[in-house]
Amino acid sequence: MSGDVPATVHAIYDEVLRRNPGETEFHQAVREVLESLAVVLDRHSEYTEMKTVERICEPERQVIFRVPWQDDRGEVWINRGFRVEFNSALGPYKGGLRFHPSVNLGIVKFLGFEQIFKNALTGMPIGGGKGGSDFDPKGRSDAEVMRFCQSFMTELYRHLGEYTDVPAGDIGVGAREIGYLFGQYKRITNRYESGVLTGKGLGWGGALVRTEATGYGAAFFAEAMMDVRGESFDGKRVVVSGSGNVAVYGIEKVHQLGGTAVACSDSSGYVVDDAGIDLDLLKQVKEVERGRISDYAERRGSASFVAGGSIWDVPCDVAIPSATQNELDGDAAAVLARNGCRYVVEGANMPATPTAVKALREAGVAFAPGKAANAGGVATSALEMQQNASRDRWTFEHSETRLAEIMRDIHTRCHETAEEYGSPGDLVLGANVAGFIQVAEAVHAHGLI
Ligand code: NDP
Ligand code: 2IT
Repeated sequence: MSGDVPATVHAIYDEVLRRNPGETEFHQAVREVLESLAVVLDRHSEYTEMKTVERICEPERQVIFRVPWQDDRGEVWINRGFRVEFNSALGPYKGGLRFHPSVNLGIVKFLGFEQIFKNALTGMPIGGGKGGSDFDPKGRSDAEVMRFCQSFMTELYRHLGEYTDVPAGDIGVGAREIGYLFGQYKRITNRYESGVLTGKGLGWGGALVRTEATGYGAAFFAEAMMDVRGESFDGKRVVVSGSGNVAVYGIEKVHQLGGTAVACSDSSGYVVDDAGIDLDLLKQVKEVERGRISDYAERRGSASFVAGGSIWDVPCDVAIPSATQNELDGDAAAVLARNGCRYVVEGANMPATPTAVKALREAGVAFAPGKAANAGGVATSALEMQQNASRDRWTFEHSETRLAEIMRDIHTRCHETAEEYGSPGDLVLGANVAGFIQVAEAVHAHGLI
């Protein structure tokens, strides 16, 4: 069943499969980490004796709840809400909420599991968690989104707290939703507890750079990878999938660093714009009008829209998949490599399939896993918590400098750990091993819990 998983972790993986049937994305995320950990278990027998890996694979708490709400016509809808509090060894559970019709327990668990190691890599005091709902905000009015968020928080609030569990945004959850969620939390608890959610509005406890952080951070990470190879973004063609929060600010920073983003997408198709994506227009279409990427092509002479299809067919030097899990498969990876792509940097969580990662490695394409490359978002959430706790407010420049330092540090740590464990250049192994050891040490210090 577990195929070529190394023998040392074989039994652990089989047990994860047995205990979590049908949760394919969770299996995929666990397997990828376990494949990196065999070398660690060889050096640390205490992790085997104390079943440290097994404990980390089991969430500390999983909450599933009903979310009833009424649409503008009075029709009643029942959605399902989730919060998986995966690991609190390093700090309060921290991780986003995703509102998307595809959300199920397996997806929330894969995201929560990844979040544990990502948060460790940031060096900030945050544990790992994730949540969300199968609610689809697309096409819903503000009033409907508000009613949904209020119902969702009416159940979730009892599990949250600035020292307990601190959600933020993810797919389908941005500043609007965080506002409604915060309002309902405040109303129920009668506490203005700023640090209970991150990604808040700038006028009421939010932090500068949080909006930009994930995309900017991914671009900084890519720059660090290029630096090691004596290269830079200068003159590079970049393809960024998605056109949401991560994609838009990834493109912005790519442009500032000297690259040109020539394509982006949404779930209906992709646009190619050889003149370079016009960011003002993209923000107008996606952020202000909440429109579709095809609207961008209609208003931009140099752009064309391709319905459906694969954005990875567009030749580029750098690919930054920033939409969703498993959006870049083995065939797409082969096409990218054949077209001369040299860097693939995950802006999204687990966008490249295992087959894609293998194909990229074999083709000599430098690859960065999401848990390292997209950690800038949650790292800046931790900076927001820090500002809330001290009732302080930092400038954009100061916060961006912190973010850039954090991303460089994560890259250095992954790079050096990969060398130390005998796999130079393998940032997947570097990220998994560095993140795991940090969590495992804290788990040990806290005793058998
Ligand atoms: P948004 O909701 O802002 O944007 C998501 C984008 O991805 C949209 O363009 C959306 O298109 C597209 N997309 C979503 N689901 C699918 C799908 N099933 N198939 C095709 N396209 C899809 O989300 P974010 O930008 O915040 O998140 C993008 C990725 O980055 C996710 O993997 C998320 O987990 C990850 N991430 C986000 C962080 C953050 O701070 N926001 C931090 C770290 C990682 P459409 O509108 O058509 O659905
Ligand atoms: O996947 C992620 O890291 C996020 N969605 C951000 C989490 C956070 O708490 O800022």
